[in-house]
Amino acid sequence: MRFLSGIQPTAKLHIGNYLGAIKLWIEELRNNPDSEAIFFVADYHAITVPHDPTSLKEGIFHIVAAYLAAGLDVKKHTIFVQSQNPDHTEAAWILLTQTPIGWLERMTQYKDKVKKLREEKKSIGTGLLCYPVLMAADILLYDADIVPVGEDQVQHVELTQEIARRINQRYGEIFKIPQYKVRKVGARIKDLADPTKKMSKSSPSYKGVIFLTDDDDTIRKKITRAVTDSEKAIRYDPVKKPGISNLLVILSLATGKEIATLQKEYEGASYARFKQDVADAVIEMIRPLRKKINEYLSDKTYLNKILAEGLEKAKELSSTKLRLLKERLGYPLPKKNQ
Ligand code: AQP
Repeated sequence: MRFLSGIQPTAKLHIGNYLGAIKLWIEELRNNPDSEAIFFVADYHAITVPHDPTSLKEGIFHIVAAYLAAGLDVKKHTIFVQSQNPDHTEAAWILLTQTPIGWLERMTQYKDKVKKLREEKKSIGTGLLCYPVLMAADILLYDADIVPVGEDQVQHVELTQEIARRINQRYGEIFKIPQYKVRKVGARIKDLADPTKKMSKSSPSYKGVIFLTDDDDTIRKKITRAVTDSEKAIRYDPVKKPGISNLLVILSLATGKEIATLQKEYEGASYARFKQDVADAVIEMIRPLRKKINEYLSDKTYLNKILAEGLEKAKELSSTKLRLLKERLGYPLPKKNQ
């Protein structure tokens, strides 16, 4: 079984990316010891919104360091940077020609990001509309079985399935149909300052976003100031009590305790005490990660070596699939490749 997923280096990673994605990947690999994984840095996705060229490289290394710090075994699994493998963009062009524009216009992330850019009076690049097709190429080139993601990416994996089915129908069996894997609880960690919204790297304010690089005091401050409600009951009810429910989910994932157990444990407890315990648990979870991320970041030679090895392994798979796709579409392949 092959797992595949990626993260875009739009900013530093937050606990939503960690709990909803990276931690899930590592758990899935532990539960499926015979499986292999390909985790990449989706850096071509990062330029679909305005970006800062001076921090892109550092953002890429930060993600690689986070994958390693979370426990990804590079002897067994593959890490690479998307922009270093041109098979992705080449395949994406072909897939774009096979994708009706209406399928892309109905993507929720596209609509949300367009709305935000319009509000900020920024221009909207065509890449924003087309990037789910690049994501389809990212997945389909590797015959991925499972794509572990947070809830916001499920629609894009479903689109990938639709594109794959359409192409298989038109040109014969080429692509494996991938399945997504999301957490039952914790697939959408909410912003602490506005628990009706997803915690996001590109949030307008970082008051409610806990980054993996935040120090202990900053984490405690953000959790202490998390928006809750006036009911004074620690109960999981995402509709009526989004703030408390979000903190319960975070505490549950950080400690491994069931939400039901936590509810019993905190019966009658004050929000202040509950928040202190959530802060302690998050600090305990992030401290070793942050230390390891910084250690890996201080050894770029090692990171570059891993990326070069990963790229070679990735390229072997993607070039075979791209070649099949081009053959089926009727393209002559250059002689030396035949
Ligand atoms: N709040 C979240 N809760 C759970 N999972 C989340 N993910 C993102 N936010 C949450 C999951 O993290 C993975 C990597 O996401 P991405 O960087 O590729 O893009 P994204 O989904 O758009 O994440 P962000 O943080 O919101 O970034 P920006 O602000 O740049 O768009 C994915 O599996 C995602 O589901």
